[in-house]
Order: sequence, then structure tokens, then C-alpha cells
Amino acid sequence: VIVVLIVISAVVFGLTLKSAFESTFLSRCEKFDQYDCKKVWDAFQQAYVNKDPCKVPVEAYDPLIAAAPFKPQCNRMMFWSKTKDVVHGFTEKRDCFVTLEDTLLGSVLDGLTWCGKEGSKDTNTTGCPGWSDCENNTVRSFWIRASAAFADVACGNVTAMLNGSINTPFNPTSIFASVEVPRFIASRVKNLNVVMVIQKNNISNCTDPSLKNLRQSIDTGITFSCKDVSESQIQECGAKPEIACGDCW
Ligand code: N1C
Repeated sequence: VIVVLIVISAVVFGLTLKSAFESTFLSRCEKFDQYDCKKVWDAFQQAYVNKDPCKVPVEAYDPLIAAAPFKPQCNRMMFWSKTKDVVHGFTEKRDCFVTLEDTLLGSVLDGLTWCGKEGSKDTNTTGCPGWSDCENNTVRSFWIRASAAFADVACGNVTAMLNGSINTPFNPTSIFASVEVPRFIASRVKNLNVVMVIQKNNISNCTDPSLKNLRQSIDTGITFSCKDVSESQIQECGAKPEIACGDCW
């Protein structure tokens, strides 16, 4: 009888325990003051729980964005495309720039996979559709919605790190090109400064034709600049706090 009771209570207790995913979400969230993480978690879950993971539109995350809005950080906002590791290697060490991953929502969900299922209230972390498996998938819709909200508050001098080791550093299918750049408006954003990350075997630089497309697609009134900067110079500035942010490149 005792064994049966122990098993039953273990099962009941187990069901009330938080999933590892929810624990990760809440512990990352709690590093930010001023937010009610339980409210943010509830707003997050309503976007995808009990839904087909391929039928989560971008707007499903509107209540989540409203629960944890982005604050404008003029002259410090950093965008990127295909340069995540270099960018975060730098921003981890220096506080010159703020990326989406430095905000509550970006940091809480960075690197995670999640989805729901019709007829279930669970959050799954396996068996979820991949980035390109279907258009309206749980994870992709989140990053599109969050990137749009982050770009909406961009102001002053905006920086973007693009990758000089790929054929098309400004790729029209990227979130940077399709979601963020169209939201930079001249009444808020003064300049867009591209830092082209140059590695030893780079195949493109600021003269790449795709950068012409970028220059042409930004709102008139926003000035544009592009600078080729070696990856090692970026890393060096990350390692040397005595170098002023404005002198990194
Ligand atoms: O498609 P991308 O690049 O151009 O998207 C990057 C762009 C950045 O400026 C960010 O503000 O969009 C935002 N963003 C993220 O912050 C982010 N963190 C993690 C977009 N995607 C993000 N991810 C994951 O990186 C996401 O799950 C997807 O797999 C990639 C997209 O990055 P990319 O193709 O290098």
C-alpha cells in the first residue's frame, strides 16, 4: 500500500512540476527586473498552445510583445544577418550595443525550440517543424514578430553586422532584409551603418551588389554607410574595454 501511495503521489507531484522548458523560460526571464514573468509566460503560451505548429501566424505573438514591450535604445541598436556568433561574442564583452538577444524576449527564447499540438495544453521541445518546413511555424513566427517590434523602436544611428564570407550578405529572404530594414523610418533612424565582417576567405565586401539593393531599399532620408572590418579587429575591441565603442572600427 505504501509503495502504491508513493507511486501515486510521485505521479501527481510530477504532473504539477514545471517542464524544463518553462523553468528555462522563467529563470532567464527573472534576470530582468520590472517584468511579471508569470504574465509573460502566459502571454507566450497562448500564442501556440493547443494549435497546429504550422498554423501559428506572426500576429499570434502580439499579446506577448504587448506584455514585454521593447524600449528604444537610440544609437546603440545592433542588427545582424548570418553573423550571430561574431556579434554576440562582441556584445557579451562590451556594452556598446544592444541586440534583440539582450532584451527580455530575445534572451529568454534564444536557441530554444518549442511548439504546441492540437488538443493538448503541453509545450513540446521535440518534433517541432523546422525553420523552413512550413511558413507559419511556431518558432519562425516568433522571431519575425519580435524582430519587427525591435526594429520598430530603432532610432538614431543603427548598426548592422553582415557576413562577408557568403555570396549575398544582404539576402532578401533574411529577417534583416524582409522584416527589419523596411521598418527603419527616417523620422526615427538617422543612419544605417553596416559593418561587413571580413574573414580570411571572404568572398564579398561593401562593394557587393547586394549592398546596392540595401542602399536603395532604405527609407529616403536615412543615410547609409558600409565599412569592411576584419573579424579579428572586432574580437580585439571586444577584449579591450579601454578602446572606446566609437573607436572599435
Ligand atoms: O534572418 P536573419 O539572420 O537576417 O535574422 C537576424 C535578424 C537580427 O537583426 C535580429 O534582430 O533578425 C533578428 N533575429 C534574432 O534576433 C534571432 N535570434 C536568434 C532573427 N533570428 C534570430 N535567431 C535565430 O537565428 C532564428 O531562430 C533563425 O534560425 C536565425 C536567423 O538568423 P539569420 O538567418 O542569421
